[in-house]
Amino acid sequence: PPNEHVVVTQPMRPWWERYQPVSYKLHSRGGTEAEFKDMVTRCKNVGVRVYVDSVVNHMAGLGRQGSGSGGTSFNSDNFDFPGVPFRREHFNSRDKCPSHDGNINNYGDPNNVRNCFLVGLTDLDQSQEYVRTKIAEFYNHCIDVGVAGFRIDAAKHMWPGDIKAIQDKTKDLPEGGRPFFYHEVIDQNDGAIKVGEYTPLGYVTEFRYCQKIAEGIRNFGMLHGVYDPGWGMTDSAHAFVFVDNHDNQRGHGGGGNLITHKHPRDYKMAVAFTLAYNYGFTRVMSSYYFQSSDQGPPHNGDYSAKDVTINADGSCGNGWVCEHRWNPIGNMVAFRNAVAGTGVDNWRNENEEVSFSRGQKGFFAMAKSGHMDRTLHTGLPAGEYCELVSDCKKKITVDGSGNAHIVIDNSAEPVIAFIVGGPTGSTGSFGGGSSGSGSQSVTSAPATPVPSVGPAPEGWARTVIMIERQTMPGQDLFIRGGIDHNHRQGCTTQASTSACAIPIKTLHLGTGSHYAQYNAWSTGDHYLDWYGMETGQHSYHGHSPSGTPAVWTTNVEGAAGYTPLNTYGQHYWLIDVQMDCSRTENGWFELKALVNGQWEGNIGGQTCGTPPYSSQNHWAKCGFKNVFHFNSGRCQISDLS
Ligand code: LAG
Ligand code: CA
Repeated sequence: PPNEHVVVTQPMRPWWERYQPVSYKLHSRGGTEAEFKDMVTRCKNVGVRVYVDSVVNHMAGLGRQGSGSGGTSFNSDNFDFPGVPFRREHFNSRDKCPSHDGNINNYGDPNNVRNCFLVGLTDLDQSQEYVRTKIAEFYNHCIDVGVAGFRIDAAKHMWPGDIKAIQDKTKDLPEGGRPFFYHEVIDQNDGAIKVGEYTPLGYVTEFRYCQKIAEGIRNFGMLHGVYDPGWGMTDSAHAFVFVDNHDNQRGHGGGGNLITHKHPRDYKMAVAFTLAYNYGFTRVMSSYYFQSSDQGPPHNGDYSAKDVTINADGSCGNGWVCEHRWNPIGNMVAFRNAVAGTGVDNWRNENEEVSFSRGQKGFFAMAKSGHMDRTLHTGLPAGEYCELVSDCKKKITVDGSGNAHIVIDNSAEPVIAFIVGGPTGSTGSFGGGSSGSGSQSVTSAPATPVPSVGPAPEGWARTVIMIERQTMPGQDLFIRGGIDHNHRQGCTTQASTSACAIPIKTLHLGTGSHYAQYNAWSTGDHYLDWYGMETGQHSYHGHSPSGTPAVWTTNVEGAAGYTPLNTYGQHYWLIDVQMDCSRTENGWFELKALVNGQWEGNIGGQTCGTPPYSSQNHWAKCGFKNVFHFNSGRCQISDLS
């Protein structure tokens, strides 16, 4: 929301302070009116339209008073908001609310849901002409600034007739046409209020889709039913659909068992499918990393939001996730636009694979295993097409009968898509699907670098390292690591004094014979370092350790060495420790494995993310799960939650 809101200091500056309006001045924690206008104008100039998240059901919560984000005074307990101005008589009076304490507590009763206070937020009476006018003036001011539409927050808590009256007072856009309106109505078949009451007013949020797509990604067999009208889901012409939103990705507003950026592979499949499929009007989420559900955006010392910086590999810095830049998400927007208005044909859904065409305009395929190699009917004109998700690094040829050899081989982003009239690859410009020879050929594409974890924590944090190395009974794997001696001053050849060593505390993994030597060798191992056995580090039956020990794991449930961290296969050697991230280099540290005293070979520059300097070792991130392969640059860094 761009308008003035309360400034909450307990907890310190949570994201949700923006949902407690103080006035309709465009002065929020995001910036001043001039800054907002500048952003909207720059976006509009490059064809990006902005719609505003408008909070007009209520003003600030009871018990709050003082100055808002724009310096305007207010007092909620007196219902006094001089910045609008709103006074006591503009709020719903106690007698209109049937709840015993004035708060919403009965979703079976529309009077309770719409005339009582939502979590103690002072509830405006939109049946009054004056209140409608003030809200419409706010909307019209936004339109003057260049805004193209509105999300109506908490629409469920307002009467549809009142919303209609406000929309009717809102002017047309300067370029012509009505502003875009969509209504936030959480309808999960669990109350008296149905999204259908709002469809005459515009799009309605379809929260049931969040559940359906999560279910469909867990079990591809369910994907045919993501739009389930029998379950009450809105028709495609009115459904506003999304995989997650700012509330439910952190357990607020109808949160639950959803897919978010915290599971990047699933998330990419979920959003790519949503954009490829023909249901609803789609919204793509873009987030910041967070540890707790109240946490506001990445901020500077004065709590102003940090800039979104762009790393060399195209990912975002400063704690911003930027899901919209991930290839299977950002690149699929072109697909959605290209196939608009077409139906779904050539639907195939077996063995956790799904593929379909959209009219004669586009073809999409996705394989949960990460691999697929099949000739399929695409229904598209013959020609050579650029594969969109790989940025055209992969080409697909459709023959004269509309068939193509489809290969999926990028396991982190197991999605392919191509469109008629898409990019041609040679120039990066858009052109017609060039006429091809009709042969079936596919060249493979490397994984696109899409680091999808946040910044490392500041102090001690659980850190997991897994290294895949097929071993024989009797072989052991150790790691050594830390910071490069050429990079940091004060490094010695003694773990306890070297500035290049990183303090660790081994986490207990288990007892029994499988863990006996691991438990012995990790006793007295206080650092990840380059120097081998530490003074005081234990031996096992006379065998001394040659670094920090790892333990053999498998993904076979019930077998010795099984751990739920291993979702991959046999021979993933595991290190699970608390690590002092403050001793790393901006969260990053190097490591290499030794098997029976033999170092693995140099790793050729391939990394996950953007480490601080280049190295011939693996780069891992403190506070995360880091998965590597012996003698290989392949890696995966993911959240531990
Ligand atoms: C919405 N849709 O209907 C927003 O999507 C959602 O993010 C808003 O709640 C809600 N309606 C009101 O605009 C958010 C947080 C709440 C927060 C509220 C007001 O999810 O947790 O409530 O914004 O800032 C907070 C406290 C409550 C307190 C209330 C009033 O968490 O405990 O009662 O403020 O002081
Ligand atoms: Ca209300």
